This record gives sequence, structure tokens and C-alpha cells, in this order.
Amino acid sequence: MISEKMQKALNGQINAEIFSSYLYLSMAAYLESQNWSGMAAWMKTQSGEEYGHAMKIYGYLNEVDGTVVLEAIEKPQTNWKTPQQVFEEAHKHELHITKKINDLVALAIEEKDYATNLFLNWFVTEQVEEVATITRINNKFNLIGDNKTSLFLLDRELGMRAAK
Ligand code: OFO
Repeated sequence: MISEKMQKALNGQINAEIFSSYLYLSMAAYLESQNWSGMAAWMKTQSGEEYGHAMKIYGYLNEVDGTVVLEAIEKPQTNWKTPQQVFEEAHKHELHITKKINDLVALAIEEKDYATNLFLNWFVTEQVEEVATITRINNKFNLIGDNKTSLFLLDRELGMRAAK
């Protein structure tokens, strides 16, 4: 049986993942409004993945006879200055999520909850991948600078993700 403390922390992570989904959807809406449709598609796909993360934890809590308790979702930011700023913020957000996952792992170890620790391994790996992906995108933005043609090419490249 999962401890109250661990259960509460995992419910908190469900909230954080749904907020991530909401934030990326808000970023998609902003990008869409600025006609960066490829980048918007990338963010929409990311938003869907985040919802999937929340549901993974939802499933796990039920499996270990815990209770899912949903809390209110914070309103996400709705406006940014440039597409580059959107991806920079997404990078910052993923670093924040990585810290939250690491805290969950630390708690699972402290609680001697080895099953939850094992479950969380997937998230540890996922965070490494997500931070690396967004870092690569930000590196491209830095290389491109204000070159409009290259920005359109990047928009097209990012739009391919949704098509996969
Ligand atoms: Fe972006 O990995 Fe979940 O939050």
C-alpha cells in the first residue's frame, strides 16, 4: 500500500503534468496566432504527451490501490514576445519538472517505496530526453538569430513532428 505522503506527492505531479499540457497548449495557441503553424503543431503534440504523463501516474496510483485526487489547474501564461522566447520558457519549465521528478525519486527512496522508485525511472529518462530535445531546438534558434528564411525552415522542420 502506498503511503499518504507518496500518494499526495504523486497527485501533485499529476497536477504539474496537466499544467505542463495546458502551458504547452497555450504556447501552441500563441504560436498559431503568430502564424508559426509548424511550431504550434510541435507544441500541440508536446501538450498531448504531457497529458499522457499525467495519465501514466493516474494509472499507477490506481494500480497500487491509491486514490487520485485532482486539484485546480493554474492559468498558464498566454503571451510571449517571440517564438524563440516560447521555446526558452519551455526549456525552463522542463528543468523545473526535472527537479520535481528528482524530488519524487528522493521521497520514494526515503519512504523505502521501491515500486514507486522503479515506476519513476521512466520519468527520469523522459526528462533527460525532453530537456535534450528542447535544448537542441534552442541552439538552432540561437544559430538562426533574426534570419526570417531560416526561421521559416525551422518552423517547417518542427511541424514535421506532428506528422510522424
Ligand atoms: Fe515535459 O515531461 Fe512531463 O512534464
